[in-house]
Amino acid sequence: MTKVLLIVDVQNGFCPGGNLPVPEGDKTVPVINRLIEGGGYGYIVASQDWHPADHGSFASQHAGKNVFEMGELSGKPQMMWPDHCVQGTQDAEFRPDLKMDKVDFIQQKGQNRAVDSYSAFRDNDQTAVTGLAEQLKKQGVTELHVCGLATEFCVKFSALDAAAMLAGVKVVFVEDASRGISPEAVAEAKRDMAAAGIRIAQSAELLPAQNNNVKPKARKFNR
Ligand code: VGL
Ligand code: ZN
Repeated sequence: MTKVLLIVDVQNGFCPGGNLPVPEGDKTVPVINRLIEGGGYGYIVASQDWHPADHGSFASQHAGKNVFEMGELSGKPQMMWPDHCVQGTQDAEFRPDLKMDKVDFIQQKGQNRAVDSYSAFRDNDQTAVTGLAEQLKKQGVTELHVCGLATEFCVKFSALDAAAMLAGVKVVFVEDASRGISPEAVAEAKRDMAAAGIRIAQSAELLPAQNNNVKPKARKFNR
């Protein structure tokens, strides 16, 4: 029985001040840190969006295209993103307050300029795999908790791929340890995940009960 935590793309680029900010993206960090410390995980993975400067998902690589409009990449529809999470830049670094010292494995993705990779498990065209599924099988994964940024893109596709590629593994989306860009798309993502058999949970349900405000009862002794 190995419980695994997958922290998706909690990088500067997806937090306020970054190049592709998710509203309140930084608010996921204290919640994720509580999971890291108290969630009882046998293995913790962080994924990292890691693009070359000329990645084909960037509007800057398509003459006349604006950010956040649809374009094409390798003949397929592709959202035109602002340049983000370029390899070696501050934007691509993990949030400085994330407890990375407890992370066992970093899965980078998005290096191939010809295809985008929302999922930590495989590219969007579902051809090239990253190797994460095999890595988790080797660890004996039985349950996978997925959280991070952004809910309707990299978190959703990572959770869906986990459910599809890791037979028999219970997949859980941790809602309050994640943030999305659009509320409508987040609602749709939750429906898509639920339809794939993924459980939607809050972090408190996955952590041991706190009972901080409960006074211990006076102990009675039988003598
Ligand atoms: C992401 C858009 C482009 C994400 C990554 O991490 O959700 N979204 N690249
Ligand atoms: Zn990206």
